[in-house]
Amino acid sequence: MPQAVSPTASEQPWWRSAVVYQIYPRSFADSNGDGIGDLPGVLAHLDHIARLGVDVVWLSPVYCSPQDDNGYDISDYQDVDPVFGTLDDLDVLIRAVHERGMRLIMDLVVNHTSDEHPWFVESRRGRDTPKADWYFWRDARPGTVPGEPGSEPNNWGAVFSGSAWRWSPERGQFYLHLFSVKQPDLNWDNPQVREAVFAMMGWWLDRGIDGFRMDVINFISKDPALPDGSMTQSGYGDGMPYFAYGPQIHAYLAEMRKRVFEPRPGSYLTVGEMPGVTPQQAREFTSSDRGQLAMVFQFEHVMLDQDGDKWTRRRVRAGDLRDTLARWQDALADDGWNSLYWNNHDQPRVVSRYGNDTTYWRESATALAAVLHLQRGTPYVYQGEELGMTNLPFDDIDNFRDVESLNHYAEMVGRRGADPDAVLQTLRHKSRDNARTPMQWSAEPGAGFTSGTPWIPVNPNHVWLNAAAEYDEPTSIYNFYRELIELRHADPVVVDGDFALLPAPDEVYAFRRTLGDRCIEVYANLTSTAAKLADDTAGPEGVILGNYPPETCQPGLLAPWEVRAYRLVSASASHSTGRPATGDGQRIRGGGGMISGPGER
Ligand code: TEU
Ligand code: CA
Repeated sequence: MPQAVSPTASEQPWWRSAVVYQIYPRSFADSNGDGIGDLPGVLAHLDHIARLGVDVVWLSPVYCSPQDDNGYDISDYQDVDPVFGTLDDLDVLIRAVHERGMRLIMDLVVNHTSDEHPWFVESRRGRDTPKADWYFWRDARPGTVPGEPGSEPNNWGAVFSGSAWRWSPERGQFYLHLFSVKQPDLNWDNPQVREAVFAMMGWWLDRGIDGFRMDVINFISKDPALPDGSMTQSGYGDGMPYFAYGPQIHAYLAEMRKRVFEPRPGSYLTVGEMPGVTPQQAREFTSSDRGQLAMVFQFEHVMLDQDGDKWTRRRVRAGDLRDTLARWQDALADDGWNSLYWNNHDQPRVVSRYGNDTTYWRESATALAAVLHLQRGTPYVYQGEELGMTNLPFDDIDNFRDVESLNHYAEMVGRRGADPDAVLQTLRHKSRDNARTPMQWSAEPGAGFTSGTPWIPVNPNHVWLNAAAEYDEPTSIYNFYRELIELRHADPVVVDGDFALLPAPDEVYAFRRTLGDRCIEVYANLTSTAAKLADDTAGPEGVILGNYPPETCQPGLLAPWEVRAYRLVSASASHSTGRPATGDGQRIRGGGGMISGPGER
């Protein structure tokens, strides 16, 4: 097979070499003491982000919203919610981001609106209003009492517990809500809906933003028959086969490209959040031929610790994690592009989830960071991840705020009589609130996040785990992230290099990246016990990035959560066995610190 010639850096879209930082504004920084993060708070902390070296800021929703789902329920797409500030604050922020040489993308939540959006308020009014068909309205199931349980048009369950249908007495019909009852699904099959969404997107691009993160964008096309799904342990049917990759999904994204992006001069970052997306589908969505999306967020590696639904836990072995990550690297090797992430506002903290947040807190946070960032794709850093923030030891249901967590608790304990402690324990591991505790800026009360009462508890570990403590500590997690990001920007092999898995024991994720005669190899022990490698595997020589001091670095052995990245002089010098041989490596930076990196020129 002929080798495809990889395009030179200048022909690549800019986002291929970018690193993205996600801000969840509610939990980032509060400027006015009301306990809720806001836009002036973001502005005040922009240098924290700029110093990390990232290229793009992704801002989770700040639009007008009743905040049922913390802003993912939008009642006005073209204004800022007063809790976060004003449109002027946002314009100032966009300018400040650009001044620092970064770009800004916004969240696009258009699978659904808030039930308080004027579109829905009008639609609900009756079957004769101009917007009657903007949402999914259906009659009760024939032969049932309309509005009573069991009269729903189909058996689908909502992501946030209960039925996916809500009865509207006003209209005498049910509406579909795949998420909370306050998030009715928009009917994309109606061309007026698409028109309105595309116009709104254009308005934002013309205001100066650089792209969108598209919320559950693979859910926008539904099988019009809305058939019953097969039953799940929740007691409801699974509608995913009928809405997660619907018949018009490619048509709608192609139309979006044509109507929104093509007519504009910019080059935009578009990332589609796609629960349930397969590698094959991801390739279709991101192939350069179709050009529908720059990349997608897939979910396989964040579903490894669940069995059936997200609340049923399953043990994850290091080998499972490695296999999943490597499979996605391979699947998008020739065409398409990967996003790379451990965390976001929906996921528990990775150091608590797949790492070790006690004995090997720093080691596991840095090892996980290194394997993620040295893969091929665009890495995302979620606020606090760069500090190694952990899950919160929630011990009371009153400390949770997330609609998904609260609904799940009410469903299990209230309706199904489950043991409250058992449910609390699953929430402790999997609740989205683990990601939403305030950003830990300092050891002060309120963690430097707020001078008031935070809307959700601050993690007690902020007294030692905080940004202020990490800035000047050379071996800190924050500084390790800086080095990783710098390495990506300095060395094209990290951006464009081919990926190949290297043979290693199951506990170890080992891979090689190759671009022409440039080559790096990464060895990471993803467990809390030492892992043996082949006897002649290299020691400290040639290590360009590691998370243990060079003097403890042993040939043939990785300490718990140890990661080492080697640079090989040339690809041909590396061994086909996949073992980096002592002497092959070209050391680009003298030891000294615990972390060696690409910094020296
Ligand atoms: O999430 C979509 C989604 O399906 C999941 O990530 C979900 O939050 C999780 O699996 C629940 O177990 C997006 C947003 O990221 C999330 O914050 C919103 O709540 C949701 O859409 C609705 O807009
Ligand atoms: Ca505030």
